[in-house]
Amino acid sequence: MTGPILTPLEFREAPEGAEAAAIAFRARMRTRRSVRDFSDRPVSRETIEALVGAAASAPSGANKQPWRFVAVSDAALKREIRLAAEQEERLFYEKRASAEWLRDLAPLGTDPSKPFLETAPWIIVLFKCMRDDRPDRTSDLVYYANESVGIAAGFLIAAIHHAGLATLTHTPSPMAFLQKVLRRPEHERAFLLLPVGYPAADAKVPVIVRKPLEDVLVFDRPE
Ligand code: IYR
Repeated sequence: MTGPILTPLEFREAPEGAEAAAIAFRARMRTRRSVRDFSDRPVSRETIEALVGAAASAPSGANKQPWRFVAVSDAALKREIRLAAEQEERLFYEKRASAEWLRDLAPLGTDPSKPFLETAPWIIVLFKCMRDDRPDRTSDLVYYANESVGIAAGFLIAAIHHAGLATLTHTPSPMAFLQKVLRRPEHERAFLLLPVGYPAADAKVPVIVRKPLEDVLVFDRPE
C-alpha cells in the first residue's frame, strides 16, 4: 500500500474577486445552447486535443479517470456512425419511445434524422471504462464511474462553449453500436456522443425556458 505524496496547492484567486468572476461566468454559460445545425467549417485536431485535455482534468472516483474520448473526423466513419444511429433513432421514434416521452420531446422538434453526425467536422464519443485499464493500476475497480464521466462531459461541454464552438449531448439509444463501430474493448461503454463544430449560419434553436434560480437553489432547509 502506497501512501499519499503531497505537494503545495497551486491556487490563484480571481483578480476581479469571486463574485464578479462567478457573475461573468454565469453570463457566458447562459449563452450556451444545444445545436443541431452544424457547419462543415473545419476545427483543428489541436483544438480537439485541448478540449479533451480540459475535460480529462475532471475529478473522478479515487482518481481512476474512467473515461475514453474517441474523436472522429474521418468522413466514412462519421457516415457509418450516422447510419447506425439513425437506424436506432427510427426504432426509438416509431416503437420504443412512450407517448409521454414523445410529448416531452415535441417542443424540441427532434426526429430520427441526424445529419449533424456527418456535417460537424468532429464527433467525440465519450466512453465509460467499467474497469481500470492503466498498466500501473492498484486494482481493476472504478468508483462512481457514472458521476465521474458525467462531470467530465460537463467540463467538455463548457470547454467547447468557451472555445466559441457548438455541441449537442446526443444519446442514440441504445448506444452499444458505438462500441462495435469504433472497435472499443468490452469494458468501454458508450456514454455520450458530442458533435463539435461551428453552428450553421442559419442554425435555429427551440425557444426554451430555464428554471428561475428560486426553483433550483435552496439555502439551508425549509422551516
Ligand atoms: N435520442 C433521440 C431522442 C431524444 C431524447 C432526449 I431525452 C432528448 O433530450 C432529445 C432527443 C434523439 O436524439 O433524437
